Amino acid sequence: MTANPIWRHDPREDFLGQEELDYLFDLRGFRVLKGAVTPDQLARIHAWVDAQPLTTLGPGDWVGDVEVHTYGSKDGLNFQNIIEGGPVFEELIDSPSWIDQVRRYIQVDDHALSIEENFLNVRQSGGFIPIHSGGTLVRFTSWFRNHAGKWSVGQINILMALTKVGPGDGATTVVPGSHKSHLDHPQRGRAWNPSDPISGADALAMVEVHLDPGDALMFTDALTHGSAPRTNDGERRVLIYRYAPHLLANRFHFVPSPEFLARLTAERRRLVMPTPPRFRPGRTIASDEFGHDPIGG
Ligand SMILES: O=C(O)CCC(=O)C(=O)O
Ligand SMILES: [Fe+2]
Repeated sequence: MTANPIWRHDPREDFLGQEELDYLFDLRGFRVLKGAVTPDQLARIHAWVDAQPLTTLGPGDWVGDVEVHTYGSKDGLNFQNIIEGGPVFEELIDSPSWIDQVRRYIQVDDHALSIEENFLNVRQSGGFIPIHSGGTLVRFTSWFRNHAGKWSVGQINILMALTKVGPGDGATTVVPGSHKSHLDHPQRGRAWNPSDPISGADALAMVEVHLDPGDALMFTDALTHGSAPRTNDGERRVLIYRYAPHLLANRFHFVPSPEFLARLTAERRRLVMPTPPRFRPGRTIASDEFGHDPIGG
């Protein structure tokens, strides 16, 4: 079991006004959104996961338009492009639990917002994601500014707990305020060593964010974060939707299926595909036309 301090959500924060919420988000780089996913939505999400043959699925498999993937041997199974998994995943694209806050922090003037990556992660005992990110990284997803009274944030992640995340469950760990750090986290450089990856457990200045099912952690991707290894039996299930200004490319460039696009409201369609591809009249593309893997995939 990890000895990380535990981030205790202060229930008084559920009743704060925007000025106070802005202050906390700027200061810490994250906020906990209590009860962001409803019990009914949770039930429908678990029904989808429970219907999958989890023990036999692996990277390279597809469930309809959802791709099975992993970021490494330990972080578990990811269902990428989960927004094509059914109505509940569609509903969450612009959930009132966070969309206005996400727009507030990312959107500058008329820059449209888009979903940059979305996946459902299932992690079992032993699994974790090593330490990554931090204010020292020069990359657009780490951009975090408030300039002349306007917010400009390069990426906001909404990590929804689908199962309870408490002691031993493999909680997400964060270094509060590290999105503004001028120094690298001392363990980050070694964290992705394949033979000795460094988890968020016992890492310097990291706190474990414990969540009840349905709670969401809203955080800037600039924050130094990772997760503690899961030591309990069973699974940790989380759903992660990342938002960014539409000029930042969709991480894996999933091309929405026509059925999916046809079902979406205009608002959701803009979030999923803010800029439709343009072709000369009559041109079509074959799925094997582009033969290279995505950067960072
Ligand atoms: O798996 C976790 O707890 C952290 C996930 C993560 O690194 C992210 O959402 O950017
Ligand atoms: Fe991350």
